[in-house]
Amino acid sequence: MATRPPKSDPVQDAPRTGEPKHAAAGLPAVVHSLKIAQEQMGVRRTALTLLRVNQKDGFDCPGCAWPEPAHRHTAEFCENGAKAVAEEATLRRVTPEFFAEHSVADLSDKSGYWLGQQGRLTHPMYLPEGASHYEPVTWERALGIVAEEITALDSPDEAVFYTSGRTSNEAAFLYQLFARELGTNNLPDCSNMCHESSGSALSETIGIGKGSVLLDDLYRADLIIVAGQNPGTNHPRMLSALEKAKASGARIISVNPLPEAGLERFKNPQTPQGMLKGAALTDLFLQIRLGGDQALFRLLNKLILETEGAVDEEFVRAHTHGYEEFADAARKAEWDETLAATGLAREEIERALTMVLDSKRIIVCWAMGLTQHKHSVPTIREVVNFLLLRGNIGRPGAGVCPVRGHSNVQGDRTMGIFERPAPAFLDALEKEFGFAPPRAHGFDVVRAIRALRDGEAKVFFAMGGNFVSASPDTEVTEAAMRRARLTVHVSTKLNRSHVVTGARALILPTLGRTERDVQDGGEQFVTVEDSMGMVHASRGRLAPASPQLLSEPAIVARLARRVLPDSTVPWEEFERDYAAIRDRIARVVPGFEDFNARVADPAGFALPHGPRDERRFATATGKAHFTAAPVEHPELPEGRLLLQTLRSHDQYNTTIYGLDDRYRGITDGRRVVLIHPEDARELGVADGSYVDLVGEWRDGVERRAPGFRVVHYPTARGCAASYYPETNVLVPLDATADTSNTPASKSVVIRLEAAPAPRLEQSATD
Ligand SMILES: Nc1nc2c(c(=O)[nH]1)N[C@H]1C(S)=C(S)[C@@H](COP(=O)(O)OP(=O)(O)OC[C@H]3O[C@@H](n4cnc5c(=O)[nH]c(N)nc54)[C@H](O)[C@@H]3O)O[C@H]1N2
Ligand SMILES: Nc1nc2c(c(=O)[nH]1)N[C@H]1C(S)=C(S)[C@@H](COP(=O)(O)OP(=O)(O)OC[C@H]3O[C@@H](n4cnc5c(=O)[nH]c(N)nc54)[C@H](O)[C@@H]3O)O[C@H]1N2
Ligand SMILES: [Mo]
Repeated sequence: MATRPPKSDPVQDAPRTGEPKHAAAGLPAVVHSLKIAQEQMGVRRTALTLLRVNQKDGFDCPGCAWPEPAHRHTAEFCENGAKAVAEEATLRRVTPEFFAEHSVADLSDKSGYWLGQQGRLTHPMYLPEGASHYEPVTWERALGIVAEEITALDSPDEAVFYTSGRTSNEAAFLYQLFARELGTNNLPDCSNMCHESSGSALSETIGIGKGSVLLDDLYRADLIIVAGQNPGTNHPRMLSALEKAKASGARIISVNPLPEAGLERFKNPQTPQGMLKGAALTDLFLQIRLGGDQALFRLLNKLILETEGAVDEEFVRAHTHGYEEFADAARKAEWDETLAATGLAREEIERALTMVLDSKRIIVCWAMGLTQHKHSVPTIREVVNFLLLRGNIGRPGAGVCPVRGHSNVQGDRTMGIFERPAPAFLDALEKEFGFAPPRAHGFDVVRAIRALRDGEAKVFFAMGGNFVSASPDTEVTEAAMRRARLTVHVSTKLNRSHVVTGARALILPTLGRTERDVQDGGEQFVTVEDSMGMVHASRGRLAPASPQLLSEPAIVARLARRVLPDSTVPWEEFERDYAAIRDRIARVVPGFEDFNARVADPAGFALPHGPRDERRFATATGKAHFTAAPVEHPELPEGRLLLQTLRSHDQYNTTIYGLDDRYRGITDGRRVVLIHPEDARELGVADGSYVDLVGEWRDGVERRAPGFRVVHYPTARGCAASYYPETNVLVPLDATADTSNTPASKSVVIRLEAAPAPRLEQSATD
């Protein structure tokens, strides 16, 4: 029935399995997305809302950060974008009555799925110290409580200001401005758990932490390598771009431990022919072992070096640094070692090499499969080496393409949401606003958790997101949050971070992308930056979920006035009219000159990118850097598996839309572990049996995720897969990537212990 949330709580679920699919999208995708949308929004609102997604006068899809094409279809969204929109535009509501009915203890026994399904938050809510229930509170009082706790701190560095990646440029700019005027760089964000490794590797080697291709480049490429990414689920609109690229002559290699349906065959729902037959996308599938990518690219680099005329010597001479040292290291790469690290056959790598040598223009796309390992930064640096060797940076149809997650995660970073801001950015802030921003680096996500755990941070403020569920080592993180004096969440939907709280807690409900934002200065719009550095406007049209909601910029502006009464920053003006914020962004952030005028173009504008635009590299030497790190790959002790924690088709990070993973053939449950049949045989676990996943890490602490159904699945040998966030309990806080400090959530060593099948009290759907 429309708009009724599920009654039962499938904390313990009963997954069923079938055959994995070999094609993505098509009619089932349309049917499925409309079903979920209509359950949340009803029929009329579904039609009205979905037609505005990614249109020139509409709102930016809150799904992923994949760019929109210049010529847009009427339905410029995908199945999972439709689910993201439905989740926000739902007609269900979480009201003060709901909180009166459910104690915090009661809510903390519910699953994340149940919490999210209850609907949109309508009122600011306050949990006083020692209270069992949240109670409604005025905005005045709520912001007063935050001010009280911040003012009571010994140092502004005892406060932490987290950001998730949906926050607009305008809100993000104000938020970092507030934190820095207060005196701290404690601005961790979801990027720390996401593409931080990409940013670290790229800034060091090409002088800018962002991708170097635009959408059109994909259509000009000869070869596109998609490594460590599952676009069929996480960036479905990318499949249309890959289809078009193929039609223009590109070939595609996918590198992944799992055969992902979207990469095999894509049934474009926007064309009748696509609906019926679909197009095969992948020309070569390299079923690599988890963490084997650095070894693979290193060997390819050696083979390129050994091929007469394969290196673009002119490019290397004119634009790069460190070639000799890198080439010496690469020449030492060994076949045997590479085959062991990757699990690939020699012929497969030789085929890949032939395709590489046949291609003048190459793009490498990647996502979490490359960024969430201990050696992610050297892995991505090896990808850069690979592209530099043949001059594939700064020419049309070629380049690096880290595919971002959250729809404005890249923009938030551009706006200064970063715990290690560049001195030039701080200088510009100082010049514009006349206060001295702090220079010492702040906490990233992992360091923030340690600081909370150790009592060094006392106030935790989140602009969106679901920190306790998204972060690693769930038990450690939850205990850390509980030690805080105050936890505050600016949120649209209920989630676990609202029920695992500090001594006092606040929930501040806010507008989503889809909603109209009217301030004293009139109706406002905000701006976002996509994965390819295009900036454009986003305008919500729906009536807000509740009259009590404030926009994110308004919340920050009001908070700043309460906490910093002597501030000379014109916070009131910023709240009145976001154009005033954009004027300041234009003066502080390079590339945003004349922002207000340029964002009037519905197509938006491209931010400058030195390597892409003119082969200009803002590194210490002014050149692109080859690097020569030792090759690493995860060690797997006897009788153990390497677990990656990934997304199902029915979730958006910690937001669970439903209990199916259609492409992988899983229904009605999420507690599954995908294991190669041969590994399962050796470990003695039958298909359909139940196991506990037990983490093994050098600290000797037992980390256990109980009750997972074993699914025999064609993954790479030794490599298991399970969904996040249920398995975050297994990811040790200290197991992070070198340099970027990103949790290594794609390489967790586990053993399996037999467990009883779950006894279900109620079915998930009654
Ligand atoms: N519908 C939907 N869309 C989303 C999200 C969502 O949750 N739902 N999340 C958004 C966010 S924040 C992000 S960051 C992106 C995430 O997008 P993805 O990175 O595609 O997400 P994951 O599900 O983590 O998938 C990781 C992929 O990498 C592969 N992989 C894992 N380890 C390795 C490895 O060592 N080597 C190689 N070559 N491959 C590996 C996995 O098999 C899987 O295909 O999606 C964004 N879009
Ligand atoms: N084990 C493991 N852990 C991971 C990952 C993994 O692959 N494996 N992936 C990591 C990655 S890539 C990421 S990006 C992080 C995600 O970490 P987060 O960004 O912190 O988590 P989300 O689940 O995206 O946050 C969802 C919540 O955001 C709020 N929200 C939604 N829209 C809005 C809005 O417009 N404004 C505001 N203020 N709030 C809003 C809602 O209340 C919702 O409950 O998780 C990371 N954690
Ligand atoms: Mo992400």
